[in-house]
Amino acid sequence: MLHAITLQALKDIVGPGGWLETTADTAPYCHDFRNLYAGTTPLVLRPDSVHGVANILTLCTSSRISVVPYGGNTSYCGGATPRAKHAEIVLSLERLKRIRDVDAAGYTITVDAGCTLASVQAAATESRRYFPLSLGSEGTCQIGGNLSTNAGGTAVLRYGMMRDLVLGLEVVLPDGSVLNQLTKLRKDNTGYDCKQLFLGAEGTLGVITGACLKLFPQPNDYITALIAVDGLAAAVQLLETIRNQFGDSLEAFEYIPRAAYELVLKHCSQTVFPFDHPYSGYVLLELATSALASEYTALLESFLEVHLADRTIRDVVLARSGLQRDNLWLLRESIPRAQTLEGASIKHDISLPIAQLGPFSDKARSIIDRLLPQARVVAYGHVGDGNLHFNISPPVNTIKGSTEERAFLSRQKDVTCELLDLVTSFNGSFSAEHGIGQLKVPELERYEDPTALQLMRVIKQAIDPLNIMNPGKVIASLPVKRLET
Ligand code: 2HG
Ligand code: ZN
Repeated sequence: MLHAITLQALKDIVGPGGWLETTADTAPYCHDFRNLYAGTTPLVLRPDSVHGVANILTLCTSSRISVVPYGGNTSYCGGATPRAKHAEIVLSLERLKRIRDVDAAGYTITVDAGCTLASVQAAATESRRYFPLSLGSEGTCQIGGNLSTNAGGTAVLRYGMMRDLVLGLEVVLPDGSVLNQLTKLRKDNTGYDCKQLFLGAEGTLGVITGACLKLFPQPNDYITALIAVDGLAAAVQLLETIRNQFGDSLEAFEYIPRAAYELVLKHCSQTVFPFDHPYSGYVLLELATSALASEYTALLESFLEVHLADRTIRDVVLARSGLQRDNLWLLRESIPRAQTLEGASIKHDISLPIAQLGPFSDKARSIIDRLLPQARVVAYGHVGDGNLHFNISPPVNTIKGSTEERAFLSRQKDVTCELLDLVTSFNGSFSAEHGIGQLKVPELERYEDPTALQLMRVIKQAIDPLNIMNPGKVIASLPVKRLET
């Protein structure tokens, strides 16, 4: 329970319109995107200035109140959901949504953390520049959340993850002090790179309130193709040959297995399907060109002809208009929704060295066949980055909420454990782009290098000694033991 005087002091900081407290008003802030967690909060605060955020954290530190930073609520791991019965304040960044500055000549954009990703992309486009982070949830996810989870998406192959797109950060620390490193500089070798600590920290070390991000020249045009292949190994082979030929213009390389294609076909009626009959798998690839698109299209067409002839690819469609391009992307972006509409699923967001994707997949499939006979492996995603969403749906025709579905879900722990052990044996990661949140805390403890884990605890202890910042997320257990010297 929080003291009424403290609650009132927090409300006074944000003023009228800056807080919510009835159960009905706070409910949307207490559930995560996947409905895995149902939390509670005595108060949602919506400050409209950095100063407001700083005053809130100062008061929370002196009163030992826990704070859950909250962005667009699109985390897959419950990273922004308060825990039940812990009296944690939710601090929403939704009113901090100013585009502070676009420096077209310097190729930078400086924004508030509450800006949606789509609004940052649009502001860059208005200045004839390009901000490349691209995600299915870009209309709702916020830059602060993208930074705090080091988001990935579909253009990582060429531009890297969110971490690679940051020049400077502004962060409010738990004691209310402000780290002001909103630099536009591309060269700045001045000791430890403090901003890196907050990227991927999921609000456990402070609240990111602003960022200066890199912009790029706008591509002149896109060439988008959906290519039918004989499966994941064939897709990996295609990736190598296409990269050899087209180098850095390859911006996206997404794999869609037949099982995912069929789920979209079943559940998403607005999607257009370009092929008449099914193939084992498909690659959605996109080249972004600064040269004339027609030259690149001709090059890609002759490349594809050669590979159709030698049967390393099976079929292909090229988007001939913006609408056709959007339709191909809709097919890919609809997979998560289609899988949810199908019913329960067991998700794994894994990455591996690209050459290991095929061999891993074969071994992983035999684990699933053994533990969950008849279950459907829906392993799709950002193959160009070695990142697979290795998701599993129950056998065809399993009824939602049925005993069979519950039996399927009851194997989740065993399946995930064997699968992630396998990922580790292939030198892969159990969390490629979705972060840790509260969902993957046990996995972090199981798979992270012990020295790295210990360092994380030391850092957490040093910056947030009272453990008020998003407790229970990422780093769950404090205090730390001393690092061995
Ligand atoms: C995607 O790539 C997202 O579509 C979601 O990262 C993945 O639902 C998933 O497992
Ligand atoms: Zn993804």
